Amino acid sequence: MIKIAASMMCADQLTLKNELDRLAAAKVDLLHCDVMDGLYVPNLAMGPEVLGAIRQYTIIPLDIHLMIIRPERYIDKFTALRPEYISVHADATEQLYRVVTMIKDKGVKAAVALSPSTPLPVIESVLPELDMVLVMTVDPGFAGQKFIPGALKKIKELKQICMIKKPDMLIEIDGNINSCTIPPAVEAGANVLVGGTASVFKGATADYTQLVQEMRNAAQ
Ligand code: S6P
Ligand code: MG
Repeated sequence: MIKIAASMMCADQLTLKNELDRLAAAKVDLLHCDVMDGLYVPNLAMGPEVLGAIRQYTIIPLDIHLMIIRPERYIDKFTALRPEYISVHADATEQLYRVVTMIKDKGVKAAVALSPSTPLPVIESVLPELDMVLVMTVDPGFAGQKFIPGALKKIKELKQICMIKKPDMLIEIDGNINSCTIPPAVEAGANVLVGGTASVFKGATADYTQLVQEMRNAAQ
């Protein structure tokens, strides 16, 4: 089962209510919310206040992607929003197991994100605790970048490990996900697809229902 997650950083920030209505009509499965601290990545984005406002307005589940150093400092703030998933980057903390446990103890599904240069073995010991792994297909920090083809090999290897250790693991991909990059990524094992400027958010007049359907079609 494929899930489509719309990347809210790419939505029109001045008309978020309208954007949320259009995404609900397009039946996206998740709202992917990028949180950036200006340290882990060279950019700033979406803090808990705006995520709280989004959470109040919509019933679409949140998928919070924390691109912040030492995410353990802020897990309470983000679990309080009752999202479906929280992702933390493996190389952003020295206490990955503890952070994952903090998320799960609050009843939220836990994911670990891997930047393109983060090797797969770093998550092997926490794998049984995870609900999802987020494989970055661009270096995190910005929308509108090029897909890094090496990510496909990582998805494939992860899928093979999960088939043995955790068959129901979700594998999310994020970064230039579109009709060209979706087929090989889904074939490799991805099943949660983040739609940003390359697929869902193609300008103010874009037809989100059609664009989301194009993503689903590409995944078949
Ligand atoms: C990037 C961030 C992503 C972007 C998304 C943009 O660091 O984690 O979630 O918002 O990848 O999509 P696109 O299609 O512009 O690459
Ligand atoms: Mg993201």
